[in-house]
Amino acid sequence: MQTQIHAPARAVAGSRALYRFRSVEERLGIICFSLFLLFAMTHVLWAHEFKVGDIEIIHPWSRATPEGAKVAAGYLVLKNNGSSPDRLIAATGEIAGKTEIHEMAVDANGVMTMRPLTAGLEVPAGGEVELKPGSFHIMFMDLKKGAKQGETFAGTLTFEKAGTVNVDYSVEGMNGGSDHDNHDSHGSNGG
Ligand SMILES: [Cu+2]
Repeated sequence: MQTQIHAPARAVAGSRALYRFRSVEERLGIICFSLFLLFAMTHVLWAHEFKVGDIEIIHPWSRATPEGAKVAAGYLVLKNNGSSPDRLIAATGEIAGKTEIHEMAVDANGVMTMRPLTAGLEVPAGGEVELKPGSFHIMFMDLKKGAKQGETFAGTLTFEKAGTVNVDYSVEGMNGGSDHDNHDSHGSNGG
């Protein structure tokens, strides 16, 4: 009988202690949430994302073009959350008269070359593909206007299964970003 009286008393004391602990946790939670919000806002600015169907498009960006440039390149990460492969088959950019999907690779003679991927670029099921300097990229040609640092320009990406999505490319400095090679060599190679 005595234990039955004591047990609820202990439970009450226990729940009070738990409540105090929770309130500290809640305060910490609010701080964490605020930090998360701050991070999320910064994240949107620096690494914006787009989505269509199972495809996530992470941080489309381009580099500021020198005066009179006729070509520019677009870079981004494509993530496929689906269980079947998809394929990037077309792209457009408002600054360009013509847009292609390109691959850059070292040929048998050790020369950097690039070629249009006429069949598109596969995004494996549950996997991702990175379009980056020195590798796959979106090629903006017949530029109608240059890309200015700090600005964005609109474009579309079309996937075989997921369909078409509008994206914005953020224009970074000519030497900005990470792991940048000299993609301007495209111009002298004939785009
Ligand atoms: Cu190219």
